[in-house]
Amino acid sequence: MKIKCSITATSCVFFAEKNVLFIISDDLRTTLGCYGDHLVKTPNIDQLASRSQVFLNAFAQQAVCAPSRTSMLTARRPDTTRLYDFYSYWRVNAGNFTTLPQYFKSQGYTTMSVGKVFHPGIASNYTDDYPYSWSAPPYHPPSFRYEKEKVCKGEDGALHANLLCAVNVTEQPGGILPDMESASEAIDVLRGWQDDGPPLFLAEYLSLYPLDEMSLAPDPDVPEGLPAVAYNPWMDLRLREDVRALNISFPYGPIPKDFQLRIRQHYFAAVSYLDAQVGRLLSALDNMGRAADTMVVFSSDHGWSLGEHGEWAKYSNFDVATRVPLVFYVPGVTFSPEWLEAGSVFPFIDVFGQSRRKFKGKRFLIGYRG
Ligand SMILES: [Ca+2]
Repeated sequence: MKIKCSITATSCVFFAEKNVLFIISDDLRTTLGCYGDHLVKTPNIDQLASRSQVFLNAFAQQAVCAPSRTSMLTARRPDTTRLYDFYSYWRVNAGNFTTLPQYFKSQGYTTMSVGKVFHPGIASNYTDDYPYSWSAPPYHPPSFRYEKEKVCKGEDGALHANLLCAVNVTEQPGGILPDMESASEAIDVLRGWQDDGPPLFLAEYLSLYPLDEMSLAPDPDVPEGLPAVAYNPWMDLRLREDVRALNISFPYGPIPKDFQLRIRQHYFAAVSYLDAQVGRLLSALDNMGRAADTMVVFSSDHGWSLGEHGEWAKYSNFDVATRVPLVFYVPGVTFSPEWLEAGSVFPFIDVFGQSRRKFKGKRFLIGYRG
C-alpha cells in the first residue's frame, strides 16, 4: 500500500516503500512540550517527538498560510512562486512547478489530502492542485463552512463570531468541528480503528489552563523605535466581535491585559485539542500495525504571536510568527518498534488523565523538561 496522509489543525496526505503520514498544522507555534514549553500540555505530540528527530530551528518562509504552504509544497521561495498573499495559482502565475505530493504520485504512491494541505481557493486553483498532486479529490470537512459564522456563545447567551470561542461541540452546527472531521476521515483512510474520540467539550481544554496561572508574554510591549513596516496590526483579531467590542486603538493597541491572558489561555487549550487529534491519528496508525513502515512528519505552516512585542497572530516576521515545529519519525532510523520492551509505539494519551511526564527517545533525546 502506498498511502500518504496529512492532518492539519488538521489535514491528511498519505504515502509503502514507506508510507508517509504528513501532518501539517495551521498557525501552530512551537508552544509544545517537546520544544521546551513548560506550560502547555501536548503528550501525544511529545510522544511522537520522543521517537523522532526534532528540528529546533525550522522557520516558515513567510508567516501567512498560502505563501508558506505553496513554498513548502513546491520547494521554492515566495519570490519564485510570486505568492506573498492568497490570490494567485503558481502554475499560472509563476511556473509549472512539481509539488511534493505530485512527485510521490509520479513515483507510484497513492496520495491523498484531508483538510488543509494546500491553501484552498485560487491559491491552489480551487482544487487543492488536484489532479496534479493527488490521486483522489481532496477531502474538506463539511463543518468548515461555519468557520466565520456566529457559533460562539457569549456571556449574553447570544451567538457571536468571537475570537475566544471555547464551544460545547454538541451545540455546534452538525455537532462536530472541522479538525475532528478531518482526523476521523484520515483514520477512515487508514482504516479499521475503533475510535472512541476525544472529549466533546472544548471548554474542558480551558480547564487545563486556569486563568490565574496564565501570564503575559515576557516582552508584551511594542519595541521602542520599531519601524511601522515591521508591525502588523492583527486585523484578523480586530474583526472578531469580542475584540471589536474592546474598542482597541489602531494600530498598536494594546489589548487589555485580562483579555491578553484569555487569548493565551484559549490558544494553549486549542493546542491541547490539536494534540488529541494527532494522538487519535497516530494511535490509529499504530493499531493498524503500520508504525513500523510509515514515516510521520509533523509541522505547521507558520507560528502565531501571543502578545510578544505587542504583536498578535501571524503576518509579522518576528520569530514567534515564523518559527515552526518540524519533527521526522522514520522507522528504523529515528526509532524502531523493536526498541520497545512492550506496548504500542503511539498509544493514545489522554491529556486529562495524565500527570506531567517525560519522554526520552532511545537515540534522539529531546529538549523536554517536565
Ligand atoms: Ca496558517
